[in-house]
Amino acid sequence: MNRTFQTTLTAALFLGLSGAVLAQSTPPKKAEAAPQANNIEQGIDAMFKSLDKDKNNQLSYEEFKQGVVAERRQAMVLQRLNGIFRSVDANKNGALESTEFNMLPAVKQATGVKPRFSDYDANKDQKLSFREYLDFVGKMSATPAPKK
Ligand SMILES: [Ca+2]
Ligand SMILES: [Ca+2]
Repeated sequence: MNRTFQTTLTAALFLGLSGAVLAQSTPPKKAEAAPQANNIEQGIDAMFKSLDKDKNNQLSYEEFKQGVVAERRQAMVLQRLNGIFRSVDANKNGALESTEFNMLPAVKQATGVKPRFSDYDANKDQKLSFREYLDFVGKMSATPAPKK
């Protein structure tokens, strides 16, 4: 009861943390509806399930700790990516144009076929938002470049 409440609260703080990191780096979209309380609860349920490795509907200290570590790591990765994104965003408009995209370390160091800007500009506005950039990073790391 009390413990469940605390867990829920902590989970909510986690969600807030990832949300804050993302919100910091992506401009709000006007078309998107405000998050509903339901969504938040679903998010917490999903998070609890993912942390509850042995599926006994309780979070042990170990499970909790692993969750915190994973969350911190994710936040650090996001911050690092945000730093790269900002450093490459030469005209500081919060998005990457194709010339800026070509300055990304991952693009410059790509061996063989260069990643194409248009493949990652999901909404075809000739700019990569931070979110589109994250998709790009996700795809790049899903197919590891051959090491030399
Ligand atoms: Ca830019
Ligand atoms: Ca775009």
